[in-house]
Amino acid sequence: VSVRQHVLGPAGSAPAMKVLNLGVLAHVDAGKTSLTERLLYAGGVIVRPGSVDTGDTQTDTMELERSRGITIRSAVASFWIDDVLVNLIDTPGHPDFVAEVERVLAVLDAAVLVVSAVEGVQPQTRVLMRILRRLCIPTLIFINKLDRAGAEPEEVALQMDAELAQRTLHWGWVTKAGGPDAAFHPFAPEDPDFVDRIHEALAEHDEMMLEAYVGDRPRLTGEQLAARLDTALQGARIVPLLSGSAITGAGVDTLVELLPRLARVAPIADPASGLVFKVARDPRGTRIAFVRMFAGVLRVRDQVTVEGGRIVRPTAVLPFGPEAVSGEVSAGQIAQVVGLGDVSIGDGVGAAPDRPGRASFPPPTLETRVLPDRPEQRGKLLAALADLAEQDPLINLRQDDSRGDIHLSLYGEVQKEVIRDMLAAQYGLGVRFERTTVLCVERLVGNGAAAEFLQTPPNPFLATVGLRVEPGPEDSGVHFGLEVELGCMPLAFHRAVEESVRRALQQGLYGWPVVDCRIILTHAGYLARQSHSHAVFDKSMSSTAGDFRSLTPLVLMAALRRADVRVCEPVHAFRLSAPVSCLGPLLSTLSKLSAVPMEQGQDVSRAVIEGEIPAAEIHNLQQRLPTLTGGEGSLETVFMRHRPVVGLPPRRARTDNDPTNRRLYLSRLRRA
Ligand SMILES: Nc1nc2c(ncn2[C@@H]2O[C@H](COP(=O)(O)OP(=O)(O)OP(=O)(O)O)[C@@H](O)[C@H]2O)c(=O)[nH]1
Ligand SMILES: [Mg+2]
Repeated sequence: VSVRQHVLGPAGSAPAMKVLNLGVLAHVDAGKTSLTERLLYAGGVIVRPGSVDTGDTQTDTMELERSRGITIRSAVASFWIDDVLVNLIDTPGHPDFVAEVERVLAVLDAAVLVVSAVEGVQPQTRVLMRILRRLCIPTLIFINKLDRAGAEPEEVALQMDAELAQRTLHWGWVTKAGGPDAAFHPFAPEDPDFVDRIHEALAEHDEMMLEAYVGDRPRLTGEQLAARLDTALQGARIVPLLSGSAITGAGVDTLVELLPRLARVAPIADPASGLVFKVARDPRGTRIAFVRMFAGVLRVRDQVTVEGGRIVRPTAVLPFGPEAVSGEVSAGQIAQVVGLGDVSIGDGVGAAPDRPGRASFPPPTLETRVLPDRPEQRGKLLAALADLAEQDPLINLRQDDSRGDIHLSLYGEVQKEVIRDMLAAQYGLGVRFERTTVLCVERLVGNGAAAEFLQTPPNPFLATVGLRVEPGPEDSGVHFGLEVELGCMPLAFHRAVEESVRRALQQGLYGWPVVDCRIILTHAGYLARQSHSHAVFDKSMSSTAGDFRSLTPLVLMAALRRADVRVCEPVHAFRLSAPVSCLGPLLSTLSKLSAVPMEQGQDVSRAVIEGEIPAAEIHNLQQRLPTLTGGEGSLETVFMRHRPVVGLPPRRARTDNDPTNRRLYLSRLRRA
């Protein structure tokens, strides 16, 4: 976690400033942190660029990041370009930490997507491109590592053209690629070929430009064209493509010149509205919320409403920026804020920001059981993990109260190692992880319905609940609906039903979460509080929310059984690159691991295989790779989809009272 402020100096707070919150995104090792460092150097924030290889960069500040040479948490560093404050947000590229990228996406004005000129487009690059496009985030492509042997910027540029369906606008040309003198030369704004291509790119989206382009209208002046281009860049309709090197600095000046064209002024007059995108603790344990403001101003000691309607007063507000004044943060800026109570990542601050809250990346697909080396440290371990879960909500701490087991969701083995190292370094806790297992999901096959009625055996509860379940499209989530009048019973009972439906769906018929479905309440009934003939409230004659909570899981499981569910396992897209000579044994191993190669290409020495592999086998493949390829193979994978399991569906040990077994369930409830 980087809690960093660059040289704070006194300066009046400008009424409205131009800010560019710029995410640096890429596949692992593409050079994001190095490029961030180079930009800070170009922006005059540091006198010499640090290096990830010696562990002295501005954004990789965690001990673990420095020792491992990878970014784990996103970090903010700021500099000015003329009158624009640029907040660079360096993100991790390793797919195990993709959740960090997810949190950052919601606060970006623009992104630099870094691609290596040597390794080219990777599965993770494609994932990022898809998401940037879907969220309509203005993007620049920076083809990095121009100085490295084997750099093929033209080849990679063509790959990007194909991936981005020709929305790219090549911004210059390269000389001496593959050596320390590699350079990037931007086209001159008046270069007729360049002007032509800008017209062409703009004409794609703009009728008027199209007419100008095909020639029946006078062409725009240079200034008019630049203004149109800026609008198209800000609207994410055109993606400029540059090349360079984060190490030699080639291309970086051009990037710096281009960035201000993406900045816009945020509405400062509106009521304060922000979003928490990162939570950290300072060395003394004080909670710090990283807030991006979308509108208005947030001041220290001002009252502000946070998620859940609580009213708080920030005790410290520290905006990012080389000359930032502490005490207030205004629209467009990012600040570290103390005193917001226990806000979480994704919470709104002030008026709710008008942002889609939809998740972009898939949730983790792996799970593991954590055990403290010393059993008596279980409580301490739980507290430490809860602490980590606050910074990384997707690790989704799952506890089995009956057996005391602690489970964590994971994206991969590297994340697991990082969590182990953090527990040791920050909390002095030694832990063991059990073998990682895959997190499957359950999908409905058809519709199903079930109901149990009040005072009708075998229903032991004073409640009527009828539910119908229907499968929904992939990624549509869980929706709860009513087919009874809302007024047919007290709101508290409705709430009890919906809450227990949602909780029970976490462990379906086979113990896995049930996803993408609609649950409809079809029958509801209760016994009103008996008070006229009885002096006191008689629980045996009046329904309580507890009756609904107890009955709902039984009805839901019956409905699920009628609908039938299919257990689906996570499958990843993979890209494997290895020497051609290893191809035979590799392909046979892939088939043993149920991987499906779909595309294959090779040049003289190296082969590239792309396809699908079950998440359960990735670790296996990863471990065999060095032997299979003489240490020359590299494997990239990203989650792609859930596919139905072939053969016997795997079960997950339940941590609830098991509503799939009525007798056991009722006896456990009675005992509780
Ligand atoms: N030759 C050369 N090496 C580079 C360049 N950019 C980065 N590197 C090297 O590539 C390696 C990875 O660089 P990082 O900046 O850590 O990459 P990253 O994208 O931040 O990596 P993660 O945060 O772990 O995803 C380091 O060894 C860098 O020195 C470049 O332009 N040229
Ligand atoms: Mg990095």
